[in-house]
Amino acid sequence: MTGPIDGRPREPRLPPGQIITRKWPILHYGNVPRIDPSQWRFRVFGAVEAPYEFDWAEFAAMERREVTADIHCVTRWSRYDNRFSGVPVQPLLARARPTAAARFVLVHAAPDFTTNLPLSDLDRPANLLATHHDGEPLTPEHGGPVRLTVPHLYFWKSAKWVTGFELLEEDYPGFWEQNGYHERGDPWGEERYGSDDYIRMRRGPRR
Ligand SMILES: Nc1nc2c(c(=O)[nH]1)N[C@H]1C(S)=C(S)[C@@H](COP(=O)(O)O)O[C@H]1N2
Ligand SMILES: [Mo]
Repeated sequence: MTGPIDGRPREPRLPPGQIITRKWPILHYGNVPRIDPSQWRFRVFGAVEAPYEFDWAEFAAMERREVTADIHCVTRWSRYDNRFSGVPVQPLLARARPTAAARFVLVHAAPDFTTNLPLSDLDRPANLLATHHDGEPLTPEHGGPVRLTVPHLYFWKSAKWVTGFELLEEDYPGFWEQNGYHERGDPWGEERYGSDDYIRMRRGPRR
């Protein structure tokens, strides 16, 4: 699947202002955390009727899927045809039964990383809790043992070392979003930086 939802490539394939790279750059804030799968837990909580969590053994037994996708970093590199495999996000969200008022998600990850996105952007078939890239386990530098992949948005939304989804009724900015990046991050709309209104809002208290 190359496209955002239904497998059709977006046109143009390369979003505006991007350059193709064949290597896979490594980008994150802080040090690479070492995640011990025996200690790892994933939580789905917040504006849901049935919050729950699972451990690595349960995760490893879940139904898996492969998604081939282009990825686009806000720092202007794009990489085509990444073969990710992992557990689809949609059934994980459905199991928690989001409330009717849930509209946003704050994604939690190690070490103390968050990123926010609309629930409608997370609740898509191409999104995975990915463990493998091009047939190899994700290296710790690329988010191993498990990262989120949301290929239709700029890649900062694809949290490495992911640990949970917090459903929210109102938007709340994550780490890069508090530092000026856009609340949604559509590469074809060049949604790189937040608007002045969003920059004002992101300083507000967490509700
Ligand atoms: N936990 C965590 N995930 C993160 C980040 C981070 O700082 N911490 N940075 C994001 C950014 S800005 C990018 S561009 C991608 C880079 O992923 P890569 O290093 O595998 O290319 O990871 C995203 N996921
Ligand atoms: Mo980034």
